Amino acid sequence: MTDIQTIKTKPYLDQKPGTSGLRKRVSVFQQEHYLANFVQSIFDTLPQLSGGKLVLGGDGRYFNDEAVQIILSIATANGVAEVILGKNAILSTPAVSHLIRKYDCDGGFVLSASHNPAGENGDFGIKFNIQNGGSAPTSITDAIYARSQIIAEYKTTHGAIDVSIIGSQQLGDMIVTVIDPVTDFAELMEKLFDFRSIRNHLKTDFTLAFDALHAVTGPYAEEIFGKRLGAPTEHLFNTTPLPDFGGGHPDPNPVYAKPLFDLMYSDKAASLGAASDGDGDRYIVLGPNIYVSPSDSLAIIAANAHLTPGCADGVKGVARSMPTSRAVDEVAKQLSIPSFETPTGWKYFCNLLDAGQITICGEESAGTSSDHIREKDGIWAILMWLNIIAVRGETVEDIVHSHWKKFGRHYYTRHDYEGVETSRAETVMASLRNRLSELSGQSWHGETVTSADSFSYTDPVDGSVAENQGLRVFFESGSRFVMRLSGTGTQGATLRLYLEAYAAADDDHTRDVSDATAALAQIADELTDLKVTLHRDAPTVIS
Ligand code: VG1
Ligand code: CO
Repeated sequence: MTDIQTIKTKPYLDQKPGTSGLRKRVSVFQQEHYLANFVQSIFDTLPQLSGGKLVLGGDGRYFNDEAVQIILSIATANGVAEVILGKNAILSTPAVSHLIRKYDCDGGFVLSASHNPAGENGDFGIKFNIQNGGSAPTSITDAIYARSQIIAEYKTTHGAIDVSIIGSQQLGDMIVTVIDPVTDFAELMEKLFDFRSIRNHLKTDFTLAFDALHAVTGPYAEEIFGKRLGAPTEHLFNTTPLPDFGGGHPDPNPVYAKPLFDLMYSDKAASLGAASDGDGDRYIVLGPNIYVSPSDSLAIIAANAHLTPGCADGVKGVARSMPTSRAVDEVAKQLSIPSFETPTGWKYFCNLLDAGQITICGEESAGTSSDHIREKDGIWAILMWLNIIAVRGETVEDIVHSHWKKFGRHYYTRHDYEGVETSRAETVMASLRNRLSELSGQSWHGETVTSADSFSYTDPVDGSVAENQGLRVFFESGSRFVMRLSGTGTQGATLRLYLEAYAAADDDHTRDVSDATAALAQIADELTDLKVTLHRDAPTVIS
């Protein structure tokens, strides 16, 4: 019998999950009972987890090890029957999603703050995924948050699990099965992609360079790209997950993955360069001297997925988050399949995936995936590129350019103003929101507004409504800009400005992205007095 203790506690009032789970500074999570409160709030909200089976793992960041033991003890005390745990508490976000589905689990915990910096002074995060393998929807996270506001006690037990030994152990009445974090996921990838073709292609002069940025995808890359596909390991960089991610910031963009960009823009460039984020759900791809915008990558994957075994039956429908460029919509039009526009955050795709309405979906922030799981999947997307290239036998540049010739080019860039004062970011948002209704018909810098609104989404499957999901301004030329506040940061606010200009199939595709979007940036600044209000001369990151 499990020896259950009931611990008195007081609510913390800041446990509201954001775009993707609860993310806070490590020091916040280290406060007495902080993590325990949140985890108990989940069990209180979902009593059906008692007697159930859960998956647990994280991206290896600081506090992961401690958090795993806290969660295991609370799970035992709340009657969970079994937990599947990644060895050394490691599991990528897509691997958690896959394991929940494969082993018919009732849910799982992902311990990650994704791309946010790690280490003692960095961030930690926790996300609960439900039975379908996807992030809990807002209806559930709202209930968890409400519970966390009034929680008075939690249940736990003594004891610990040795996370480094593969096999089953007992914690009270609960079985903890420690598994290799990579094997099941690698097997799934072998089913979805033609590993033989990719392996053969990697034996030609085609080369892959991959940077795991010292985060969770290292072991996955070594097994899948290295062992199973034969990519030389000297081109797989930073593959040991470190608690502080090597002091880096594992967001695969030109600023935080600079060494990979430098390599790919040098005469030593690989044929395909790729990197992943902290928890392995996002990615970027580059060819020599060319960076594939994630929105383009989504569109190119949608247009070519039928070349891979996992999507051999074709693509039923596609979805993109609202700020993602409309490149994938053009593909959907030509394929005569539906395309959906959802709010930012992967959870909004899950109903469409479950209902079989879409096969491929993605976000401008470099998350793309298919109906094989219910999370975005960086390794999957890189394998998708490898498989498409192996079949088409073309370079990254040729594939991108021929795509633009067929579908037109959506010049796209995102300007992030990170860590600005929250009240200033809110002032900028309010100044645009207040003017939305008067913008139509007005012109600046050769661009005339056709419409402007605050994006609101009604889920076509369950009818749930998400309001205030970002401000959109559309122009006659087909251009657009979007402004929204990030829901993943932990310090002040991050304001994101998304700029998109369209050049039709027979237009000029050779412009510099910053030139093509300069007028839009200018208009956004003039309309909101953005730089002055934020006290910033320039964005922190341009991707
Ligand atoms: C960001 C991205 C969003 C992504 C989210 C979680 O959210 O913009 O597209 O789904 O991160 O990704 P926000 O609210 O900061 O814009 V991850 O890889 O950090 O779990
Ligand atoms: Co991530």
